[in-house]
Amino acid sequence: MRTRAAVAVQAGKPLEIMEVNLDGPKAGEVMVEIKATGICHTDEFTLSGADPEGMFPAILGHEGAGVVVEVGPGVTSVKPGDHVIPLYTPECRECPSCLSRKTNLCTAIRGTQGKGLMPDGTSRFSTLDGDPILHYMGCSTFSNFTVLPEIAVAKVREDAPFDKICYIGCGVTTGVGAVINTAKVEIGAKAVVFGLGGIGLNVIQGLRLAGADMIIGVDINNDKKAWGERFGMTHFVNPKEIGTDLVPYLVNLTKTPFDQIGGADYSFDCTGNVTVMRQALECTHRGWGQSIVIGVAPAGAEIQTRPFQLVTGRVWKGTAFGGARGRTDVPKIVDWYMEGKIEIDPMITHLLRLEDINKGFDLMHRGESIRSVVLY
Ligand code: NAD
Ligand code: AHE
Ligand code: ZN
Repeated sequence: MRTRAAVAVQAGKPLEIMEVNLDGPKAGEVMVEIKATGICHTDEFTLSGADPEGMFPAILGHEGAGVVVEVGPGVTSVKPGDHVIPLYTPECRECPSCLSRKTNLCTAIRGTQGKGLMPDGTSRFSTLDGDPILHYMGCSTFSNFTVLPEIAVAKVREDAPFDKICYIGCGVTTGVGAVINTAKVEIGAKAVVFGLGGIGLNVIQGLRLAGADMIIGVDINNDKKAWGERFGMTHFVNPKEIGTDLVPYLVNLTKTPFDQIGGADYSFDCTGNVTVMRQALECTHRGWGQSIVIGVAPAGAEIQTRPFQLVTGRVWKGTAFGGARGRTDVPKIVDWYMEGKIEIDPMITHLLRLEDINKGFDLMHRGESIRSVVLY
């Protein structure tokens, strides 16, 4: 069949809207009509050329929601008409990683997914001239129709609105999950969140849900102060305006009459900047502070700290997709949204047509959006 898609033809170039060919689902695969997709900073990261795994031409997008329209042979867990959220972190429930119960990072199809291919090593997308176009993160939600492995879709309730729950496909689950699954934040904790964008604000609402007492937001854009407060931030720090070094400033902020050591119980990097990642580790509490790396850093970037920071009990951790097991956890997060436990609507600041998708990247570059969502 033919479908409309925004194609990343080359790194650093705007996406091009075009008709492309899409082959039907093979064994173990499903075709999904994407109804809505968010634009995540990671799409921008790959389009910019900073992603070591970035390959072109490709159809980007990994934060979608839609309806199953066709299933290939052997598919049993979903059927046409089911509402689904594509999963860039699949859940096969059979691989050593899934069976370990120690990680959400299913490894069943990671090799081919990272090469922009389906598990059989081929692409379902091609140009109208027949040249292959690569998949992206196993999702390619910047296409109106896409094909995914069965293990890479989460079946969700049918009364949930696509234009909101698409955000659960990455940003919401990543932010809230980093707090609940990765850090396992406890009631009364003190936390620092670096970068109050589409991910950081979800970390903040996750901290509020977990019962954190002190939620410090750090951002170089003052417009983010009101955004953070909207979701539970208690203090805002703009590093450019404090006139002193950020780490001791944050440590001081967390001191109490009973604890003059100071430091956050938890910190979260939601910027992808390796200098910020170091600050995030070093502002945590001696003896027990945990810093969670969420941001994705460009090719060649490396993190640094004195090993003494770890010797004295600070822990550096990372998280992908908030530690969530997609087919199991994503339907529950959709329920949390529908029950009013978590907010999504105010974070969706812009609705766009596919033709205007590049405007979503412009808004992100200018720091004017939290999430732009494309409606098909
Ligand atoms: P975003 O562009 O919406 O937000 C980034 C925020 O960081 C902005 O508010 C910006 O002003 C702020 N910022 C930039 N430099 C800063 C600095 N030096 N100090 C403080 N704040 C600074 O991006 P997003 O969609 O929220 O994504 C954030 C990061 O998370 C990206 O690197 C993205 O690739 C990554 N990400 C990771 C996962 C994962 O599973 N690990 C999932 C989604 C996104
Ligand atoms: N390809 C990059 C890394 C990109 C990355 O870390 N992706 C995250 C999800 S970001 C979603 O917005 C992820 O899930 N990582 C685990 C994985 O297996 O990709 C690189 O640096 O090579
Ligand atoms: Zn993302």
